[in-house]
Amino acid sequence: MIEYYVQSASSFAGDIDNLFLVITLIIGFWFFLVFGIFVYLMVRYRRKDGVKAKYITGEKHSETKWTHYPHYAVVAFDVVIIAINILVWVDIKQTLPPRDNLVRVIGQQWSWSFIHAGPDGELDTPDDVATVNDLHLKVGETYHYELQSRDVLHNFAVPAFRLRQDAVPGRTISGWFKPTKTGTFDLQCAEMCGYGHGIMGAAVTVHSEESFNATMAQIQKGSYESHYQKRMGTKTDLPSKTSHIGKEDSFAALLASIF
Ligand SMILES: [Cu+2]
Repeated sequence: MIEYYVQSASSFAGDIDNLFLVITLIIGFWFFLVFGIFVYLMVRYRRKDGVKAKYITGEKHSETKWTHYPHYAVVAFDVVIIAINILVWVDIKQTLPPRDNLVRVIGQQWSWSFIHAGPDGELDTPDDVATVNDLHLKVGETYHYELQSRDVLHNFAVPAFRLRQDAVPGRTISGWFKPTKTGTFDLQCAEMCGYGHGIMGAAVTVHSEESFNATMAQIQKGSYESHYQKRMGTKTDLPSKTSHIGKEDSFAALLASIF
């Protein structure tokens, strides 16, 4: 149902969607049951001529059970929801499956930098490829990410991957995802991080092997114009090509100068 609104493009997106479905069904069941009974009782015991209202203290067991039994049932369903949650949580957040590729994601006010590990699969080596607001991934590969923040709390959120992770200054947070569909997806900071928070978006492009290699080569040659920049270019006058991030010509400095 959710993929009707937001594409489902990672290996664990289905698990998250199922979780939403289970919670919606359980809550929906109680919602309709409770409001059904509520409306029924309102109609059944509405004011009638010649019938006096009864004074009920609500202290007898025959009366309190109407509060207690539904309460126990709700607690039991809560336990079911928490149990299913834990299963999905352990799979996505506590387990780190073996990696095929590695990327460093850095949030700052108000842009995202990405360091792609390059062919050697290791970061901080000469073949790394750095981009701004433009993440490139290979379809079907399990990625580990190292998430960092340069200043305040940010949140690395890719709705199509059903992925969300806070970036905390001073910490490197590891996690994983596996893109399963090619295409360009939105990434949006999901933690209020200052007045530029709303424009702290980026494009996540999931490529086939050939398209990925061609794009990486273009980026390294400096001839690549990103999807994100093409889309935003007319509004904010961004640089025409993605470049390595320098101190004075950083994307954040450019954005700050626009405000
Ligand atoms: Cu933000």
